Amino acid sequence: MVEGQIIEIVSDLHLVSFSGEKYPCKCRGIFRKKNIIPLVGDYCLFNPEKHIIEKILPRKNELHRPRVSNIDQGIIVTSLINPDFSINLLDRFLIILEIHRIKPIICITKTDLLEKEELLQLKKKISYYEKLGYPVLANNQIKEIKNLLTNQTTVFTGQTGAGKSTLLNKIDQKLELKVGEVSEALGRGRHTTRVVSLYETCNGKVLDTPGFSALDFEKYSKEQIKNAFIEFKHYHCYYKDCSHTNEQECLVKKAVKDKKILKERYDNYLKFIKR
Ligand SMILES: Nc1nc2c(ncn2[C@@H]2O[C@H](COP(=O)(O)OP(=O)(O)OP(=O)(O)O)[C@@H](O)[C@H]2O)c(=O)[nH]1
Ligand SMILES: [Mg+2]
Ligand SMILES: [Zn+2]
Repeated sequence: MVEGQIIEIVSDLHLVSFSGEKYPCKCRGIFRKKNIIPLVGDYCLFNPEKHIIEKILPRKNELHRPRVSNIDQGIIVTSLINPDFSINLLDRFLIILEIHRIKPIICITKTDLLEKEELLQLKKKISYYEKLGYPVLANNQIKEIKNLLTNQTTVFTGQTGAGKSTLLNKIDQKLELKVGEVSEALGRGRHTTRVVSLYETCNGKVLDTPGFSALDFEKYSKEQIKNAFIEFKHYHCYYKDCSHTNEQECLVKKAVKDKKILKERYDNYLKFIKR
């Protein structure tokens, strides 16, 4: 038995990478009985002759949407138009990565499709995230993005049609990933990427994932969500466990009023904790 990594899953076929080769494998029957569901990114013990995965090794972390494991950082591919920029969606991606302790990086796309004025306005909004400490890059800063990938496992996530696969192709032409059409009446992509795939490039690993346009928070606690809004930590409210909602002397609410915290982001917080 040898140790490999699952790099793609299509129904019950698990593509395992080991020593530069790829092995399509099935799982032992016991997996189903024990409800063990392998993820792309999982390290496993497998039999390369029989093409059977015997054991999934413990995970460093896992994400549910996209379903991946053992991730160091996430590039949130965020288009400014077509599909339109959504601060709600950006915050959803950020909060989920924060909760799972995956380092977020924001990469904006389609800046070329905007008028100067519109671009400036959106950039101003996004600069708030830069001030919080998140790296913000555009998809033409390939050299900078490549540098971030070294020695890291990076999941590319973001709305369908945002340009995840396009960006990965720019990073490494050899990937030859399929990309969607631009000229669509709705201005939305059509889920061009269908499955999660892990690739080795730039001395690191990258995962291309299918985009989606909805993400929910049902399984996260209000506490988890609150802690994932990293700027709230700078405010020490009267109540140590202040929820920053109905409390009278809440410093977070005051910071929103004083425009130190972006109002739209605080409003997203209220939406995300609503049950
Ligand atoms: N003008 C412009 N078009 C872009 C840019 N980035 C991506 N596109 C186009 O947007 C369309 C969708 O890109 P994809 O790379 O397939 O998007 P995706 O995020 O991988 O989408 P899914 O696989 O469906 O999740 C393609 O037609 C790209 O050519 C950009 O910066 N500018
Ligand atoms: Mg894609
Ligand atoms: Zn408070």
